[in-house]
Amino acid sequence: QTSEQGQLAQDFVRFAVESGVLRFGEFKTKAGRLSPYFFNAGLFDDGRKIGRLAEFYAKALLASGIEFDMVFGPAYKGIPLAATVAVELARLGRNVPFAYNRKEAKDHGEGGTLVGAPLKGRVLIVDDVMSAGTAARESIAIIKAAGATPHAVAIALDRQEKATENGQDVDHSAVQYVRHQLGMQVCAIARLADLLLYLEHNGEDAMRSHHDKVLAYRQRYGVNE
Ligand code: OMP
Repeated sequence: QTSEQGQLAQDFVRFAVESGVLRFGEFKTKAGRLSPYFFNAGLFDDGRKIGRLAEFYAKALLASGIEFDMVFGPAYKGIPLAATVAVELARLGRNVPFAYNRKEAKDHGEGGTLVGAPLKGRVLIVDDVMSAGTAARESIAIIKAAGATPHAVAIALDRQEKATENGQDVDHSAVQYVRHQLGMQVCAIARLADLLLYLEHNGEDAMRSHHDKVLAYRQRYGVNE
């Protein structure tokens, strides 16, 4: 991570906390873990917030140097992400096609489950959070079935925690799996490590106590990297 990427990550964590998207308390994750923090991207819920979110994705992507030919947003939450990130990329001089899927197949009209530009070339999947990687696997299957290449994934937050396989914790995270086993590139605007850094340097007492809980969570479920 360059210092520019580190600064972008810190700015993003601040923005997510101030928007109420990143919250502290007790939350149950999809994998059934009791987490002291939760990132709910659905709460980027007005024009300015989702616009800023898209700006963070686009900047992180351009800084990462990852190459891609088009953007894919998995239903449902990836749809506004792919659309707004495509708008922002175009604003920054990088106009690319985008597409998304429906969850239900349509049997009339245009038919099929894909909407938007035809899937082809190196596809970038834009999603919110990667924990166990279930959502990413579904997108990869859709892209391959269309004859295109699942090339990269952009996410807002990498929780950097152990993935689960058949209900058991394994030693790698979903992001590490996608990188090393699937050979795809991954761009995360921020990671758990950036959140810890933010909580450590924020100065407020409340943030210190969140820091200790998030650190304990990382000690239990986190991966080394
Ligand atoms: P995987 O599909 O297993 O990688 O989990 C990603 C999903 O976890 C997200 O799409 C959310 O439904 C959910 N999630 C969050 O949105 N934010 C979090 O901080 C944690 C989770 C989670 O349940 O792990």
